[in-house]
Amino acid sequence: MKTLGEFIVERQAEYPGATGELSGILSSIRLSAKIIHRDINRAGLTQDILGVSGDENIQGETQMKLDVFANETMKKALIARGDVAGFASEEDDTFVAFDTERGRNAKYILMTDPLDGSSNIDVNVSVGTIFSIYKRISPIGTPVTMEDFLQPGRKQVAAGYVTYGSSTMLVYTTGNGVNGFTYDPSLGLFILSHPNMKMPFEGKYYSINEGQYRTFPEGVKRFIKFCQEEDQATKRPYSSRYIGSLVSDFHRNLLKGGIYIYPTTTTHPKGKLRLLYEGNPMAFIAEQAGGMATDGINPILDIKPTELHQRVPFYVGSTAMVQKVEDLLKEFG
Ligand code: AHM
Ligand code: MG
Repeated sequence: MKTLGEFIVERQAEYPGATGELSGILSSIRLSAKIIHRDINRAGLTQDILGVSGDENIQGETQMKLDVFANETMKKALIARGDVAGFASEEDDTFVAFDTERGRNAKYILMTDPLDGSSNIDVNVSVGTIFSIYKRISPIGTPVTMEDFLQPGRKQVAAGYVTYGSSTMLVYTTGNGVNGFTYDPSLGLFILSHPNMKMPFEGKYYSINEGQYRTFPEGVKRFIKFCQEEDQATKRPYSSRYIGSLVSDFHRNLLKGGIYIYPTTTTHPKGKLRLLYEGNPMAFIAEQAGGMATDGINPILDIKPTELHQRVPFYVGSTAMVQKVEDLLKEFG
């Protein structure tokens, strides 16, 4: 049995010059995950943490109390260790520079969707936390700037997610494969349960909000029909599964093979998901597990961001399925 803590230490030893800062950040995330796990698990019992906070985020979305709580938890855990120089989140208008002696001298920044799929929280359906870590490009010793956050996903040093499902799991990559750890609440430990995760090349699930069918590009409509057709060679029809929590839908597709799609729609002309703290980290994990992630044309990881809360059409999952929908988008638009 190997714990996440042991695994982090072991991996750090493989990099002779490592200062331990990245390990420290991963430890902060581990602590946040435990706290968020605890509070999500008793959410039904304490009305004071369920429901809407009464505020909206800068993107005009209603914030749930747990969104705000998860965001504060992540921030506090990161500040306490002092291993990041800056932080940006779905729930904050702009980035935060940790402008202390330690913060200014730290070399990483972190971006997060602290509670993804939070509209599911009141109905006891699984949610997640997503994170993405970069080396800053501004000089060490100064406060971080916007350019530290607007780096292409290819530059990520580490990325991962926590899924608070029937069990809580933390899955992450540092660019050397993907590993998954299951939380044992009685021990308070994450245990390595899914070493070297690989996404099946062909999938059998498709995850998309089909209620929006009318608003989809023609290529996506054709792809849905393709998934529904009968074909023995490709074992179609595929099954439709849509939780409405990116992390949970992605996690299933990572383990079983499948595709998650949030395309451009007439109501979301640029897509709904955010490039920096939803698209990029999931894309990094997908590629590291042998899958693919694109905006329908280009790899997500190659996009040069221009805004912190930039949206992106998102096609992620098993390579054969992502390629198929790309072909249909090319042909039908
Ligand atoms: P959130 O970060 O505000 O929770 O929004 C992102 C979520 C994804 O987790 C999920 O896949 C998608 O939005 C669901 O959107 P829709 O209800 O339009 O299908
Ligand atoms: Mg989200």
